[in-house]
Amino acid sequence: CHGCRSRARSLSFQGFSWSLRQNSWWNSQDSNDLPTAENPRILITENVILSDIKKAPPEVYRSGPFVYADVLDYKNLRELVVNNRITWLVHYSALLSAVGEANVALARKINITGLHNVLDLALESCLRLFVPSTIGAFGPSSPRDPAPDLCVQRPRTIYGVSKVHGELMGEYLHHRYGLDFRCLRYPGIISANTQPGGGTTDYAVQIFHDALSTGHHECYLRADTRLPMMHIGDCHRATVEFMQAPECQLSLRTYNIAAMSFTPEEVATEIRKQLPHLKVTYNPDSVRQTIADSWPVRFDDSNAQRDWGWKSTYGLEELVSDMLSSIRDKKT
Ligand code: AKB
Repeated sequence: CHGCRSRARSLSFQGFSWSLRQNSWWNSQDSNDLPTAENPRILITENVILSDIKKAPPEVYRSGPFVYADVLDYKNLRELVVNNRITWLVHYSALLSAVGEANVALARKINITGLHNVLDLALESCLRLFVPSTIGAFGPSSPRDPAPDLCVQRPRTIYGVSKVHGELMGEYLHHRYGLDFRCLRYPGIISANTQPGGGTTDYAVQIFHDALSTGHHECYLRADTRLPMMHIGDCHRATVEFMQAPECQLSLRTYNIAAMSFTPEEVATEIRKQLPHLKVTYNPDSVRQTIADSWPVRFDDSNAQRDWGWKSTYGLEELVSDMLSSIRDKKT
């Protein structure tokens, strides 16, 4: 039927995958064991590529089961949850801030319709649900230094609007129906293993690759643009610790988490301690600079520290030395 074919094509354009994590870090049990509170079975939605369906790199398959699904296909998601006895769902699929502004209709579909599917499924199957939010959930009228957990949130990007919507929907379903919804507002996340993916904080990943390849980075933000950032190791640990925290410890369902804040010039100065010839030129682009100027420069994460013991371990110095050595290792 023509209708079905065109639907399949439009879904395949979304190109999202789900991975069922059963490696030792996420989940150490044998696949035949029944899930327990200590050994949840976790389904993670990830955004692999925006323009097509692609196989994941081999290391992804080596780390645990990896299956294809689309966050817009409810029946398919339900099948995955039922067939794999999933108990926790970690929902990462989303279009980020800059790419969302370039394709608002797609961002609305993935970030809002996709999220509704996941919320419905979590409620129906009694899943513990994690949905990340972001510094992008704040806007020009929010307090910026620092931004507290509870304050005015009037973001001016579709990404931010969809994230505030996610925070509020999840909290509503928690209060009304008891959904175990958990949400952390992430800073810009910096990883040597993930390529920049259409965000406003992407420069803080790209600068390391450029420093080690050409020695020149052209930055699309002004030199003094300060944003909250976090090393991927801290981000993973925060997420696991938060997901494992007993419900009675959580006074909120959406928490800020912080590690450090820096500007492009500050990270460049730190990189130059190892690579003194790094040259950075500044050519601010109006979309990303406007977005960055509306975001917090610092996060207040005192509630996360008090309620479930959050503490970051990477500062700017540790982040830079880990990024440079990890990227060097991957090249050799
Ligand atoms: C982005 O820049 O859009 C993301 C984020 C801060 O949420 N990295």
